[in-house]
Amino acid sequence: MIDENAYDVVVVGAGFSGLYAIHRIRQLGLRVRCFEAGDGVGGTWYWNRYPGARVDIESMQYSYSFDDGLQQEWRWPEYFSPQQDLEAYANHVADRFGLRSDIELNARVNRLAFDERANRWHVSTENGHHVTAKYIVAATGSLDAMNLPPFPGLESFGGQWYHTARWPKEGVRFDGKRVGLIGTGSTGIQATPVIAQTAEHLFVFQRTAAYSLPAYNRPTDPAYEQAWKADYPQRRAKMFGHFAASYTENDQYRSVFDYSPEERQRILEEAWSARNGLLFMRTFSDISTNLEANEIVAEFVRGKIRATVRDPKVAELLCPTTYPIGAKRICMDTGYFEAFNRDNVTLVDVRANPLAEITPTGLRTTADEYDLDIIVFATGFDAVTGSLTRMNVTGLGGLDLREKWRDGPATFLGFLVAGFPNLFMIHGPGSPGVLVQMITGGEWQVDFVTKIIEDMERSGRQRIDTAPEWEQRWNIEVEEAAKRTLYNYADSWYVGANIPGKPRIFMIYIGGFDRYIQRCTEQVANGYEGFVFDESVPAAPR
Ligand code: NA7
Repeated sequence: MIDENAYDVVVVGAGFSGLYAIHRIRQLGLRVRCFEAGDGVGGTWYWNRYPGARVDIESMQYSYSFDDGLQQEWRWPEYFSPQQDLEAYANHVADRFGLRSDIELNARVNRLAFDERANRWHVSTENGHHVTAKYIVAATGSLDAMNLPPFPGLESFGGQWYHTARWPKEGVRFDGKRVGLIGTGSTGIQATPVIAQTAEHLFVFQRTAAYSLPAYNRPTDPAYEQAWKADYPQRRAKMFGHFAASYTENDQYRSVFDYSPEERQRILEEAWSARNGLLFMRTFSDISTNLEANEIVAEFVRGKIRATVRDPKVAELLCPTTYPIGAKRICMDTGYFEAFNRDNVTLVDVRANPLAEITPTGLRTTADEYDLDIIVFATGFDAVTGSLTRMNVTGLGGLDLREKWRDGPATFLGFLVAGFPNLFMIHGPGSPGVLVQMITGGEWQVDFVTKIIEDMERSGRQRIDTAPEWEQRWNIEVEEAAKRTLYNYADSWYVGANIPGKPRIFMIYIGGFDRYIQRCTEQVANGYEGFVFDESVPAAPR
């Protein structure tokens, strides 16, 4: 008799990787169930519906490649899609590939426990689902677990408050309101100019100034779209061989020191106005690896801020000086710095005078008090590991994932954790994750995991695991790759520095997507070197 609650695979999360995982696992003829916390699909692009939310990679690239019909028929109205268009796309994909019947919405997984005798995972959700599965695909997202710092007094606030990662679907009206926005990362930088348009007054509370490039977003040029569609297979193939899973016409950059100061200036000006988004960071080959080269580019960007913001004191405050450009995720904005030229926008330096408490009527820093009707927290995420550790995952011998990662995450190839058999992470710590174009990166990882599941099913294997020494080896590779860059010079979410008590470790593999593919593929080709199969466990009951 078939147990209706026993699945071959449970996918956690119906974001872009989760949706594709359902599609691929079905192709193996396996029973799959996906649990999604939201009441719609799209993951990050479901939750982050704050004003101004927009992707920072061109949508012709930041989209699925697995089905040519899909990429040919879909139209992206803008170069850098707003959240609404990305959510619509996720919904279209769910419908087009008939995925909804395998997705349980409003079902946040709050327990994943491995039963080693039965060799099955028990999956529970907040609202009472309980199923079992042989395999778990944790497509839980790198930027899902929101970070709301414990500001004293928040419960006493008489106005409304929101975190940008849990924005109400019906939206928020700012007209006639005094708004306080805390946080100036990508999110705060996107939200500021939009909120400023209608708020009576917007106070932006900045602790660390951010480097931001103009997005130059615009309606999609039909010729550009046509060029992509005509060449999609070739361009996608290049993306799978590219270190950032991206497509670019030219990746042959030279050192900043190969040029005279005048030539550098000209090259930087050209790159600034080339409307190439994040590619600006690749203007020279050594921006991300050499502090001196980095400073030349950082100073160029500061010059742009000073030229945009009229009040020199405000401009200086908005100039990032404490870390190299790119060591925190670079931001892309539409009118962020210009917003500070408006009479209804005030920048508040909470580095000099930290936030002390939230009061019934607003907010108090160590220097001043601000009356506010609405507080917006754009304070980021417990990134990369948070969505995994918050699920209460226990593996062999009841080992708790939080405990295992107490001193920092350890994985083999970014997708397998020793002691947590048959649990595959997509964009997990130690994978290229957020440092590559994530939809393509996710597709590759899902294909890789699907292939492993297929191999296991064919050969009748029940359990795949890895060993701590292989995690250590991989951690060293991840660390070595990071050491060659400037990423460790900033207190960023990449290193967990935004969450008090989180071990400071660079959590992402920066050795390149192409190299990562090579490393994963060769481990499997070498007879699954580094993987541990346990043949002694009983066949998992269906
Ligand atoms: P980020 O990049 O983590 O930014 C969070 C912001 O919130 C950042 O400016 C923080 O300042 C600020 N913050 C956090 N806690 C506090 C406290 N306690 N007081 C004052 N300010 C605070 O999150 P985002 O949502 O903007 O972006 C996340 C990613 O999404 C982004 O990188 C893109 O990949 C998309 P800090 O810099 O720590 O001084």
